[in-house]
Amino acid sequence: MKTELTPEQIQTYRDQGYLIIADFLTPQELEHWRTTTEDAIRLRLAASATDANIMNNQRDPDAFYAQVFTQCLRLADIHPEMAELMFDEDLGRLVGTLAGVDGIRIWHDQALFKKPYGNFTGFHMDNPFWSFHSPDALSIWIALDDATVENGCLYYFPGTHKEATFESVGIEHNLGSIFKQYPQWRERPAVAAPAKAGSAVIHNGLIAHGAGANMTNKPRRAMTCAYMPDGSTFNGQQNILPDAYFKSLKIGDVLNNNEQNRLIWHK
Ligand SMILES: O=C(O)CCC(=O)C(=O)O
Ligand SMILES: [Fe+2]
Repeated sequence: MKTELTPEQIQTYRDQGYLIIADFLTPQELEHWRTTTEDAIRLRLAASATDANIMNNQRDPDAFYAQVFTQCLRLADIHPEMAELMFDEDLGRLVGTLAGVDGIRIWHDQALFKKPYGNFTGFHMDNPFWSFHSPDALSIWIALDDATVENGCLYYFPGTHKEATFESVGIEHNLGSIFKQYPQWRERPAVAAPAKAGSAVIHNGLIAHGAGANMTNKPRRAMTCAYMPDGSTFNGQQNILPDAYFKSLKIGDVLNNNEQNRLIWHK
């Protein structure tokens, strides 16, 4: 893994709100990430069709969102090799350095496999969905296949992480629903972020982004992880928190439960 950063890369991330790191994984690592992710998804899908960590699988296959991706969360919980990949301290240091924070906890990992001819991913921001608000939250998105403009690579509105609020915009059936809340972004160009297999795309939790439809007959596979700066506090939203833990929390409590949100790196 190419986890060392240049000052230019850090500056690009902070200015634009995202950074592409080409050849992040070696060919051997890429093969391992692919087989581990495929295996963990198989395990997750076999467990239960109603598992809360399968966001959109099988419930209503005709629904728009079910055809955006196969979306499986918290694979590290059920798959030791995935846990080893996700809990890597160097990965934590990398994203913590970009964010400029002292410690990094996992919010959730997430496999996002856009199916052949899968729908686009509507423009959205990530952090407003989560149970904490932080301008320094971020995600890594690792391409397991070449992500291209044909098969649904990511698109970003550079700089919007500096302007967005924590108010949710959801992910809607209309690609541009976000402009109802942020009309000032409508005239701006969205920038495609094609990424070769094994590359990493890292983005701020407040940047406006989406992805194209998959216009090919092959899947566009990605393995991702969302990160929370250590010390972040509960904002009242459940998101992916299990019921018992959610009910035990008061707004303002520090989210420092290592079972839920493992601390993978600290200065
Ligand atoms: O993979 C996609 O299509 C969307 C990914 C995304 O929104 C994210 O990683 O935050
Ligand atoms: Fe997102």
